Order: sequence, then structure tokens, then C-alpha cells
Amino acid sequence: MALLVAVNGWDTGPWVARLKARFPDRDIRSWPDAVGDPANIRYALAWKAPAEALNACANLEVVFSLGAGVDHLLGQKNLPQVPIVRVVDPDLTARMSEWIALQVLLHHRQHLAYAAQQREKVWRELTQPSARDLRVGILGLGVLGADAADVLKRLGFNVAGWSRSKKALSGIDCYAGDAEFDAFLARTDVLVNLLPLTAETRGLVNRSVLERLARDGVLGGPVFINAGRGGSHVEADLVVALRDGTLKAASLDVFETEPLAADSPLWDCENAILTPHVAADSDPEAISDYVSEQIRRFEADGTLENRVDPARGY
Ligand code: NDP
Ligand code: OXD
Repeated sequence: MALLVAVNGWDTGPWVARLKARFPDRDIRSWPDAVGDPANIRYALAWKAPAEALNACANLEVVFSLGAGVDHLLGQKNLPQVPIVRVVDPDLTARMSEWIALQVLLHHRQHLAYAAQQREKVWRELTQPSARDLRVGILGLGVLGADAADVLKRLGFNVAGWSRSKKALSGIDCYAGDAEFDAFLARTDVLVNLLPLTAETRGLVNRSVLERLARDGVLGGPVFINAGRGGSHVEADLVVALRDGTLKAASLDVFETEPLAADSPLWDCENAILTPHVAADSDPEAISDYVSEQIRRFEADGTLENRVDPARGY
């Protein structure tokens, strides 16, 4: 029985090499050029591959998403009716918390203002608020949101989070559901999105949400940080908010359409920090270990961890 690596936009080579090292006796195939007889394929490791590539494998038993997000799979029609497993891995989680902490610190330590001063050769100290006076609010308190919340808390920030079901996390103010959304926004100076993209979260961060963030915070205006999915914000609203002061600044790693179009007005927003969907890369070494472990477990006792609920969308 073979494993199929079906990735789109990434180099297949490192994945195939890592899997061969972990399963020397198995047939490791790759889509689209080396699929062979699809009937032999038992497991697919997928990133943005079309559903047809997976559907062609009549004896497929499990699809492993090679990222933590699964919108690249669930957003497609006619997926094979087999379990989907997503990545939960300490390497990926640590990378995300690094990126989130970096962005929160850049805004907290007024990096955009100091970079502008440096360009003008200006030596001027700005008043520096304490971390405990900056209220960070995280949308999504799952694997990544909870870890980022913990890291930010340990840096001294005043951290809250919002999720579907109520959480109890030490030192974090936990809000849940529609009923507590407004209260969560009203206490938030820096809004961080780590939600999965689902029917409910699509377009969530729009003009109205940005207007409901706290406006009395120590930075002089709210900041939005998005490393979840670009589909969860309304980009046109972000641009207007960045221009008219509704938002003081933003850090964006994800966009409605990726790559971000060359003519997107976001490129020219001096109060926005943009990165090209690199907040938490899937490392072939770490993620191949994770998938191999899952396959061994599945073959030993039929169980899988971190299964996606297609009805919920994450
Ligand atoms: P999890 O599934 O562990 O957590 C998702 C969180 O979102 C949960 O707390 C969940 O609530 C909450 N949530 C989902 N839907 C809603 C809703 N409608 N209202 C309120 N809360 C909701 O996911 P991860 O933390 O592992 O990953 C989050 C996302 O990060 C991924 O889906 C992906 O899009 C993105 N990502 C981005 C990367 C990048 O490089 N930019 C890299 C990796 C991931 P509850 O706990 O109640 O279920
Ligand atoms: C992921 C991603 O979902 O890289 O892991 O975006």
C-alpha cells in the first residue's frame, strides 16, 4: 500500500525524502507526476491539492492535511469520505507563537514610529507604556491561540481570548460565543486572529468589528494582527480603517487572495506590516514525524488524533 504526497505550491521533494526515510519499505508517490496506480494508495498527505487527486484513490483510508488549517480541503466539493487529520505539532505551534509575540512587541514597542524616525535621522524618545497596560485579545483559543495567549501572558501583557466554547486558561480572561463578543472587543487594544476559516468565521473582522475595539488604549488606537486566514477579515474594510485611523496599525500574514495582488492598496499602507503567509511554516522534518506516528498508531489500533469535524469546519 502506498502513500501519496499531494502538495500544491510547495516543493514535493523534501516531503517524499522524509517519508522514504521513515517508511523505507513503502511506496512513496507524489502528485501529479508520480501517482502510479491510484488504487494502491492508502494515505494521502495533502496541501491545497484538488479533491479529484484524492478522489482518484479508491482505497484511500486517511487524508493528512500538511497544515493546521483544513479550509484548503473542506472548501472543495466531492472530497473522499475518509477521516481528515490536521497538524498539531509543537514545532508549528512554537513558530506561530514567535510570530504573534514578535508582532505584538513590534506594535507595543512602537517599531513603526521608530523606523520612520530612523529614516528621517530623528533622535526622539516616545513614551513607552508597560506591557501590563496593553490589552491583547485573541480570536480562537485552540492549539495555536492558547499557546500564543500563554506566551503573551508571560511577556506581561493583559491577555484575553474568545472561542466558541468557554475555556478556563490560567491568567487569561476567556470569553465565548456571540453573547460575549462585544465585551471581548470593547476590552481589546490589539486584536489577534487565530481562528480557522469556516462558514461562521468568513468575513468576521469587518468594519463594524474594528469600530467596536477599545479606543482608550495606551497605543492611541487599536491594532489588528491576522495569522489565521485572510478570508476571516474584509480586506477593503481594513484598508479604509488603516487610512482613516479606525485602526492605528495592522500586521497581516494572511490575505483574502494569496499571493497578495501587486495592486493591493495594503502594500502602500505605511501602518501595516505584511508577511507572505510564513507565520508558522510546516517543517517537513517535524510534520513527517507527526504523520508517521499517526500512521503507526492507526495501523496498531485504528485510532487517529486531531481528526477534523467536517460539519464544524475545523
Ligand atoms: P484549533 O482548531 O485548535 O482552534 C480553533 C479555535 O477557534 C478554537 O478555540 C475554536 O473554538 C475557535 N473557533 C472556531 N470557530 C469559531 C467560531 N465560529 N466562533 C468562535 N470561536 C471559534 O486550530 P489551531 O489553533 O490549530 O489553528 C487555527 C488556525 O490558524 C488554522 O485553522 C489556520 O487557519 C491558521 N494557521 C495559520 C498559519 C500561518 O502560517 N499563517 C499556520 C498554521 C495555522 P472551540 O475551542 O470552542 O472549538
Ligand atoms: C497552516 C498554514 O494551516 O500554514 O498550517 O496556514
